[in-house]
Amino acid sequence: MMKYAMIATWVMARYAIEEGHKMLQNGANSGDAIETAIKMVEDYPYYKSVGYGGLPNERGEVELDGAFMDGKTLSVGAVAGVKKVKNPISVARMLSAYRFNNILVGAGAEEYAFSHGFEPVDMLTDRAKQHYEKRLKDMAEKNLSAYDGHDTVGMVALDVTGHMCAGTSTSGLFMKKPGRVGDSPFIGSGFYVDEKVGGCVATGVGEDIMKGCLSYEIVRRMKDGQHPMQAASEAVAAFNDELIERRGKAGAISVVCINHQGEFGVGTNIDFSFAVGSDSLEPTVYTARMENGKTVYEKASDEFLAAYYTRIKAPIE
Ligand code: SD4
Repeated sequence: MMKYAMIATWVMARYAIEEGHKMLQNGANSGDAIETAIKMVEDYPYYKSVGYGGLPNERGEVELDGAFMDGKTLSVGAVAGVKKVKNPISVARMLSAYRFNNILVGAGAEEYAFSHGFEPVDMLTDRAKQHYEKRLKDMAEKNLSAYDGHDTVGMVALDVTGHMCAGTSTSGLFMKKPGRVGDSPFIGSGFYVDEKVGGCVATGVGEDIMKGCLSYEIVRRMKDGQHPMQAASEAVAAFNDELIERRGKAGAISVVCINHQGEFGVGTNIDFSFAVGSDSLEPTVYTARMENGKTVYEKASDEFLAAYYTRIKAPIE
């Protein structure tokens, strides 16, 4: 049997990975699986860090970043700081087909999208607005950090022909400055895939992930012969230490990767979750964390999953 596999950051990707897995099982190509699966996450209003329902910047505007990479041709497309674009992943994928002008930001990216079949959509949901207002209040009262609560969806897929693709989509950090861009639309930082080797995507504090070009670093380690698990776990641990040594602290950093054999890996310095499926693994959600400098993971419990779905729909108080 031919190998196929797909992995994604965070439990929010669970159903999208189930769908992508089914597509790959039926012979779909990895680019279609990535786009379909990421769109599912973008479109679901209760995921507050991606697409529709994503949390806004400090001015109360939803600004989105997304990227697509083809591991065969190394083509990349990306958009950053776009408003009113429902599916950044689809615009990014479209841009990846060109020879030039692959990465567009702000007004130029929107102009491109709206003249290529994408309808402008107001991306701020009532719920996201409530979160925003609550955060303003909490920040005033409790001296809380503006920037926590952020989960990029990133995915890597391998199809039965050996073709690999990767994609990311995010509303970035909650309460970010207008125009702020993190790692997600940047090749090598938020994502990288070379189907001769494997692919990796990242989530966490973009400002820190970018300092280590972590997705590229992990693909490079796989190219040197490391198993994806070793590559991801060691790269995150090493860079976490490096940041602490040089800067006194390290932000949240998590990565997931698969190699061209469909073997997967995860690296994190926080409590993280991810979803993965392959020809030999039914789609499964795992939780991961760093223990003694190594990333360990286990199957997510039913309680964990139930608590997650309760939390994302809980009233905002
Ligand atoms: C960013 N990496 O914009 C994204 C945010 C994120 O988990 O992934 N949060 O920096």
